Amino acid sequence: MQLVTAGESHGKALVGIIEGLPSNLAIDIEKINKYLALRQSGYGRGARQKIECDKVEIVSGVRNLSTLGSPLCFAVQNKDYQNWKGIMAPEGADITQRTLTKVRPGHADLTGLKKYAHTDARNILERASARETAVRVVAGTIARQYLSELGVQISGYVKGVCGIRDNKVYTFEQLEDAKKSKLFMLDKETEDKAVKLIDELKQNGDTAGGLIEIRVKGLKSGFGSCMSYNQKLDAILCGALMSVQAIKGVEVGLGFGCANLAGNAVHDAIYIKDGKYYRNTNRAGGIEGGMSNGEEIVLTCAMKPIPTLMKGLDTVDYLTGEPAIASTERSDVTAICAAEIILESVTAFTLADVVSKRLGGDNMQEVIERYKLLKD
Ligand code: EPS
Repeated sequence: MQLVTAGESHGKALVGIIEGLPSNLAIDIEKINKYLALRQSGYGRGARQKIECDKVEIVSGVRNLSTLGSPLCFAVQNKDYQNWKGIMAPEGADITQRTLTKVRPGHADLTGLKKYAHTDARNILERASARETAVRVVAGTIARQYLSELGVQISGYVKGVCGIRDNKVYTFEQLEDAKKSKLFMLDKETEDKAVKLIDELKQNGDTAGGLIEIRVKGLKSGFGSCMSYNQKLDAILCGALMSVQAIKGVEVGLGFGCANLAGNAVHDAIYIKDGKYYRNTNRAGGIEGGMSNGEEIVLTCAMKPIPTLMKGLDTVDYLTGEPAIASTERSDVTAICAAEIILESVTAFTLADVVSKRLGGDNMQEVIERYKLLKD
């Protein structure tokens, strides 16, 4: 399964093409739009989200809400394009408007300008923008449907915002409540503190990142490989999650914590009852030897603060070479809730790809039958 994304943040539309979906997979457009709306929600977002109301338009690969087995092409329109047409249109655009040369530390601006030989960072930031992730949410929600036919579910929550952290442990079922709260957090007291901090940061023209936990329930053992380094499930998942804008680190299970503990406090003892293997702990986060081990997969992701600060940092003007204050664009204070939805979606798409590589199957019936034959 492969996804190609295209589209500029203020261009006409965002577009995706998924190749490799089996036929006869039910497509739930309402569900896709629900996740697109969730991606736009959450405390700390900026004015852009008041303009956009993301909805998917399927162009090909689906007939009467069922996949055909052909490439699935879809679009999400940018409503803001109406305000940017004169600047962003593929032809006849006035490229002297809304230029950005006071490059923002932490953004793609400076390196992108050098690499692509442009003089206006507009040509870089439009594509580097996290707006692209709307496409990944659409693809991820379709992948979620594929996985749910096999009994695999994905969920998550925001564990921390800018150092304010919830250290409680939750069951998979409890995670569902997160989406009902302002910051997709589960502990009200921690969330209230985080909301207060976001308000303070906004006052100071600053931004925040945070911590997100993603969990996968119901995936049988043996996905990934201990035989080939490039098929290790942890490597594949971490690489995919790190491709999400602003994600700077991913831990599997205990993650960095493993480095500070002795072996008996890190590895999960194995028991057997009625011929069924089980563990009482899941410090490995559901992956051992590069393969799923049948336990929940637990991934904790670190998001950096958004690099567009309303009180810009010191920088250099790319055109003049003079010291400057970084450009300030309209910006979110935090997009941590958006990131939570995006990371769930990217996990879904990545796992669907791993599953389809192992099982093959041209139609959904074949995929389900083959999955049933696997050991737990
Ligand atoms: C983004 C800047 C902001 C964000 C945007 C990502 O957009 P604008 O410059 O239009 O205000 O809101 O995110 C989205 C539009 C989105 O839908 O997530 C950036 O520079 O990365």
